[in-house]
Amino acid sequence: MRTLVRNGLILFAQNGPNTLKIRIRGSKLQVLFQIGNGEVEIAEADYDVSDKELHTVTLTENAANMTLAIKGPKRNISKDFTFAQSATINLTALITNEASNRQLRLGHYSGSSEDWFYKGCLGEVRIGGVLLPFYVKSDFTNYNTSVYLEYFEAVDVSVQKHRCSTDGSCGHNQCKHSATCQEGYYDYKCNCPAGFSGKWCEQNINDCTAPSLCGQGGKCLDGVDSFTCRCRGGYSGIR
Ligand SMILES: [Ca+2]
Repeated sequence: MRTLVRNGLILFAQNGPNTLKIRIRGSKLQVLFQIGNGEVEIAEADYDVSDKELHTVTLTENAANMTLAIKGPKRNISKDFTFAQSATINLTALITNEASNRQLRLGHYSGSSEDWFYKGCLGEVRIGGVLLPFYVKSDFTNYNTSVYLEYFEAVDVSVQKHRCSTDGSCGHNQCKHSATCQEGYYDYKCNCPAGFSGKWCEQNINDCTAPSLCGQGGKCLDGVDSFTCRCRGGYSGIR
C-alpha cells in the first residue's frame, strides 16, 4: 500500500457474527475485531504509514495470537497482540464460511459512519494466499478454470487501477520551463508558469488566438505569455 491519507478503511471482512477491519486511523495502521454487537477490540501499530512510501502489510494468526507486520523503506516492525476474543478468530474462516452475510470489501464499507474511504494505492491483496479482488474474470489473461481453481471475482470495482504504477515523487519529474513540481500520492503535478500548459508545461500557449490583435493586417507572432505584431508595409507601432 501507498498513501498520503491519514484515515481510511482498507479491508472489511464480515462472516456470521465476526467482523474484522484493517484501517488507517491518524496515520497508524489498526486491526479491529468485533463479535456481533460486542466490544470492538483494536490493535494499533506504532508506524506512520501515511508517508507516500510503499509498505507491505501482513496479518498472520498463530493460535490465540496475531502478528501485524509492516515493511517499509525506512523500517520494519512486527507487533504481536491478543484479542480477548481471539480464540474465536479464524482469518481463513472469515472468507470461507458461507454465512449469508459474508462480505469482503476493500477501500470502504458503505454501512460505516466512522470509517473513511481509503485513497491511495493497493498492490496485491491476499487472504490465505488467495488473491483478492480488484479483478474481474477478463483481467486474467489465459484464464481457464483448471489453472485458477481458486480466485475471487469482484462484484463491484470502482477504483482507478492504472495510476498507482507511477511514483508520485518529484525526484524524477519531467516538468518543463521551470515549472514547480507538486508531489501526490500516485502522481506528481507540474504547476506551470504563465504562458505554458500541458501535463509537463511543455506547451507554449498560443497568445495569438484572439481576433484582430494586430491592426491593419499585421501578423501576430506568438511569444511567452505575450505576442508581437509584424506590421505590413507602411504601418508601424506595437499593434
Ligand atoms: Ca505563447
